[in-house]
Parts: sequence; C-alpha cells; structure tokens
Amino acid sequence: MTALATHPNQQFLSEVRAGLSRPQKRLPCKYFYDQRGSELFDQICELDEYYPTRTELTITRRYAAEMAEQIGPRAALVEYGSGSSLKTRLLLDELIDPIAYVPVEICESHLVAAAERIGKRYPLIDVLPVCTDFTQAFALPTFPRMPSHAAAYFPGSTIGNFPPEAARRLLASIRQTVGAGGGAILGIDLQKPVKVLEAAYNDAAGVTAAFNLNLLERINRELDANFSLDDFEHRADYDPEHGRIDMLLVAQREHEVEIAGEPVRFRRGETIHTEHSHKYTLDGFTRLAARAGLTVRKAWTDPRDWFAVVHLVA
Ligand code: AVI
Repeated sequence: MTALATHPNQQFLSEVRAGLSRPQKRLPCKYFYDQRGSELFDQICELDEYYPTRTELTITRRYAAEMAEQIGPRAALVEYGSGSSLKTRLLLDELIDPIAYVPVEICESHLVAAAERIGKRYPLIDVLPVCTDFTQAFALPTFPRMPSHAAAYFPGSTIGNFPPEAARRLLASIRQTVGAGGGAILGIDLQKPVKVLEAAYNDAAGVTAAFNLNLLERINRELDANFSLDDFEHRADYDPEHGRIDMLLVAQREHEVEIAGEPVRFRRGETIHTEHSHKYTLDGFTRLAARAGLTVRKAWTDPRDWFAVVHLVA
C-alpha cells in the first residue's frame, strides 16, 4: 500500500477544503493571524472607527484596581493569548501579591517573546508560558510557588468570534482550567447602533478589507493556491437576528480557483463567510455564561455601554 502524500500544511489545507465545499462557503477566522494578518489587526485596533480596543483600554485603565480586588491576593493570572498588550500590564500592576503569570498561546514565537518581556518587567512573578490551542481544555503548569487560586484573563472580546455553542464550550473549559475557587476576567463587545458596528468593520481606509483579503493571500502562499484578490470584495454586515457582524468575501465574477491541485468554483456574487463577531447584551452574556456554569459577579462598562469587562466566578 502506498502512503498518501500529505501537504506540509495539512491541517490548514483540510480545514480550507472542508470550508469551501459547503453550500455556504466558509474559512476559519483563526487563520487571519499570520505575520501580515497580525500586523493588519494591530492597524485595525488603531482605526478611528474600530472602538473595541480603545474602549476596553479605557475601562481597564479606570477599573484595573477594582478588577484586581475582585481577583483577590496571591493569584495565578492565566491569560488566554500571549499577553503582549498594555491591558495585561495595567492589570498585573494592580494585582495584589500575584504569584504567577501563565500566558497561553498557540504561536510559540509570540508566546516566548511576550513571556520574556513580562518576566523582565515583573521579576517577582513566576512566568510560566503554555504553548497550546486554548480552545481545548489544558492543564495548568506546575507552579514553583503555589498560588491561592487561578484567574483567567481573556481580553479583546475574542470570545465574540466563537459561535454561541463554541463560546459556551470555551467558557466551560476556562471554568475547568481555573478550577475550584478560580475566576475569570473577560472582555465582551456590547450591542450598539448598527451604524457604529458596520463602520467598525468597513473602515474608510480599507484596512479591514485588506485583513479579510489577506486570508486568500495566505492560502495562496501556504497552500499553493491561485486566488486573484481582484476577484473578491470585502463586506461586513450586521445580522440583527443573531446580534453579530458577519465578515464575507464576495466573488466578483464566476471563476475557478485551484488549491493544492484541486479546483473550487465560484459563482458571481457567491460569498465566503470568514468571521462572526458577536455583540452581546449583558443579560444575554450572563445567560451564556450560566450555561457554562459561570456567574457574572461584576461588570465594568464605559459611559456609552459599548463594551464590558466582566468578572466571572464558578
Ligand atoms: C479579534 N476580534 C475580537 C476582532 C473582532 O472585532 O471581532 C477581529 C476583527 N475582525 C475584523 N476586525 C477585527
């Protein structure tokens, strides 16, 4: 029997093929973040129209001390993501006698760089990076000094990029990871006027469009594909039924693309769904958290109620 030749990026290829064979074509948003995609995302965070990063930062600046008080002394802070952000430092600065900081991130180079930076700045905290996909439950590392409890930190409203059932599973796995006595501080984006939402995902400078289209460029680069970027246009619509932004790539003409030697056909006007970004109400999020066994103990918001940082306990 001859072994089937596997592509060097087999997992990515399988997910792209599966997503593009569905009646509603789709691509997983986790693949946005290659080097170029991460740079574009950083630019998005600076855009006038993109309010979430700025708003969460304002909330964190204002309430970091209250968040730290809610977390309590001698905690291990377990960050979902590499922790390179200013928000992480604002929170670490206020934590009461923190024992450990555990950044959790799938990209090893980001993780190592961020862990080194944090280690230098906070020499009294044990920095214990974990390289894994945090959407699956994982075990905490062995602590050289035992913290009194673990607190997850998941800023950035990334939870909104998961469909409700996947978001519930992720919250349940956070609960499992932090264990008894643990908690979580989470950023969530809230419902607001549709005009504001649609502008945030259709910015005038076209950075979000470039971010969305970069996914096709990444597929070209890494999966031997021949997408022509001129054949697709970025679109982001608010879906009031599900309370979310849907990001799409719209085929501008009927054509065929080859991905690792296999053809994929597009009709004119056909869409590839690339991302959901859920916008919650505090009540809706409280119900979602409850289905994962978590209670919202406190919520901090900005004066317009555009964004919330919540403290969850088991
Ligand atoms: C990472 N995530 C919370 C962003 C969002 O707003 O859903 C990703 C993004 N997509 C387009 N712009 C920003």
